Amino acid sequence: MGNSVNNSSKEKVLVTSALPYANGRIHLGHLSGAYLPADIYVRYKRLKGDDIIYICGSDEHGVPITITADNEKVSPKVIIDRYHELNKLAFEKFGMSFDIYSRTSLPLHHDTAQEFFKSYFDQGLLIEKKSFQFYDEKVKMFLPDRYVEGTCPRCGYEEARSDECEKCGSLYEPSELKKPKSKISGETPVLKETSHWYFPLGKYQERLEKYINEMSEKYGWKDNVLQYCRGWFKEGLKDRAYTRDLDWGVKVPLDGADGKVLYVWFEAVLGYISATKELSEKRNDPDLWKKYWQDANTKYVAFIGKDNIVFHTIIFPAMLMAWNDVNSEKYILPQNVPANEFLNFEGKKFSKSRGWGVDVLEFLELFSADPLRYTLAANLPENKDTDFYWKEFQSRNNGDLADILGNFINRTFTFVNKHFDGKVPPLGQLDKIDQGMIELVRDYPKKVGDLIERYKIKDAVFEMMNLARAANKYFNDSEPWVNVKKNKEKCATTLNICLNCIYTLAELFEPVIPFSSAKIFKMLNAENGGWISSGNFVLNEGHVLGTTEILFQKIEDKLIEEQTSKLGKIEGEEKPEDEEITIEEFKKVKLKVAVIKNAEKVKKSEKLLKLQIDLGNEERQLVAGVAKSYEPEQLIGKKVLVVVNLKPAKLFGLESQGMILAVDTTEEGKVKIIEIDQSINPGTLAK
Ligand code: B3M
Ligand code: ZN
Repeated sequence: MGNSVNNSSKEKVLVTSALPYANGRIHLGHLSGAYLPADIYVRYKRLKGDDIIYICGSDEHGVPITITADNEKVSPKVIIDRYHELNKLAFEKFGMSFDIYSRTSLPLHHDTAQEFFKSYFDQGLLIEKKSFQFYDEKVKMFLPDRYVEGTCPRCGYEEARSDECEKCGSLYEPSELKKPKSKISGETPVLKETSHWYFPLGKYQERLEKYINEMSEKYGWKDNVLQYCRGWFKEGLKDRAYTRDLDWGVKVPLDGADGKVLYVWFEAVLGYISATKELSEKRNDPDLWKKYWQDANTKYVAFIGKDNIVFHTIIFPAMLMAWNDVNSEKYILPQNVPANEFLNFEGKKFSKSRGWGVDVLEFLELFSADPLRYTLAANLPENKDTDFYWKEFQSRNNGDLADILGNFINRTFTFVNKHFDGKVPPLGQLDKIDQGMIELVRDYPKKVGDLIERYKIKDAVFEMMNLARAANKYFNDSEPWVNVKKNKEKCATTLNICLNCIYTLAELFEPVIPFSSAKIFKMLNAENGGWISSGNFVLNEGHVLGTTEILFQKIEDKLIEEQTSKLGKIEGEEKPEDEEITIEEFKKVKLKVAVIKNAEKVKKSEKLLKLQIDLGNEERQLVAGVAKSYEPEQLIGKKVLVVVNLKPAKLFGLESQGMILAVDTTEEGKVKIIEIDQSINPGTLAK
């Protein structure tokens, strides 16, 4: 029957969002994946009066953190302290309403993770296996997954990790990886024997399949999530190493296990539980965490991005099953895992090293949180990858928020202040248009709520703005500016309906733009009465309104242009080290000497020149970005270096069959072509 929605009774709900690695600043992509949708869901459920807690925190183990620490020559602790604080602040500024933002370096978490491991060990579940792991002889250490890169044994992806392929999602043994390379030394690592404990995931396959089928049928799991799960089941679940040879992490709680820690994923998911324990401590309610985690009536929803699906739908549930098999205090399993796809940035993947994308703190220095929340929410990657575009951000802010929502609120308040002394006018005789509007306002909370209950957040946000659209139309059609002179009672009715509609809009929009919603309530001089009261007309005749404020500032083109022009440029300290390439890779680039025979301007382009070059045995046409640096005639006769095996490209409709080498100058946008001595013949190979 799919998406069952229970709107009447109160639900007990536990919500988690993936614990971000305390290894870097969170960016907009993270927000769209696992955080904003969860926050909207949680805020809505709170307004509805459901009993809900929202858990998150930093994931502070794992190899990426040790890599960053190594690179910076500091301890991992320095890294996690830095990014835990930065990300916590970013979330706060963005308006995330976690009940707790914990961290997995806390002793409470280490104890919890070790307790689970011991339970498995004691029930004889874990299998000790000797295996061959990659070992870097140059730096004398076992290489954790992420220190090794190679070709995926399943799909051939060349940048696959040692035991997991990002591209096709396969999990495999490190020994299966083709063409492995150590990321530390660049050498080919050797496989050396070590001993680890394995979690027998396969043992749970049947139960996991049953669990996922049941849950998805009852609660409508998303297709993308189910497809992923089915893929893994089809391949068959295999034993997974539960431990790693590393110093940083949760120690394996067994004698003789020095130098071994729990694999980060096997403990990070338990971070949700330990974070809830920390919340219990903070609230002085020691059993609080059990009231959620160990009560079969709790609905547990885990919000994540698509790269974390296997850990939340397979590994974590299997771990909980394994615990529940032998312990009297039983944990609940996720009822739904509404994983999102990815948000890209202006058509490409976010990449800090390439200066592509913005992090949250950076963004919130320039713009306020609500327009960002609204833009991301209106474009969530719920079913497919989506993109953040600066231009879209501007038009969502200026168009939707300022011109539609803001304008409706503003014109209503201005009118009421001017003609009704800042008080709610009486509701008189209703005509058809009034009745239609009243019904619309009454129906909206249910409409929007049902969508949010089914994790269709993007659609819910679209509907919210539709009510504001309808409200503007109602205002226009009712012509209060005409009636104020002709029929004041009619005019009063219109404004009464508009003000009550604003109340409903403030409530509906609270989960998405909480800061603005609070302002609107202040303007209305009213309290947010929760989702139930929404759609009922709560503002009565004579109610005195508060002071009017401007809700949304328009964003000028200049500000947006400043941002787009920064794209792809890397600033100062964040500059990454140059990526190393091999001599073979370099040799792939064929460079030859050419002489420029002709040069002319490209119509409508300030930057490009069209060049004819002679390579000794052939002539070619190139389109080069040198018009700001040279007049066409200056170039003729110059001998230059050209990349001759570059894939042809079309620029302004002209084919460019290669690229001339040039260097940057200190002047913005200007380059200097690398000139070759006139004694060298065209066609000569450079090496
Ligand atoms: N830290 C991976 C990530 O940030 C990981 C999530 C843990 S959730 C328990 O994508
Ligand atoms: Zn693959």
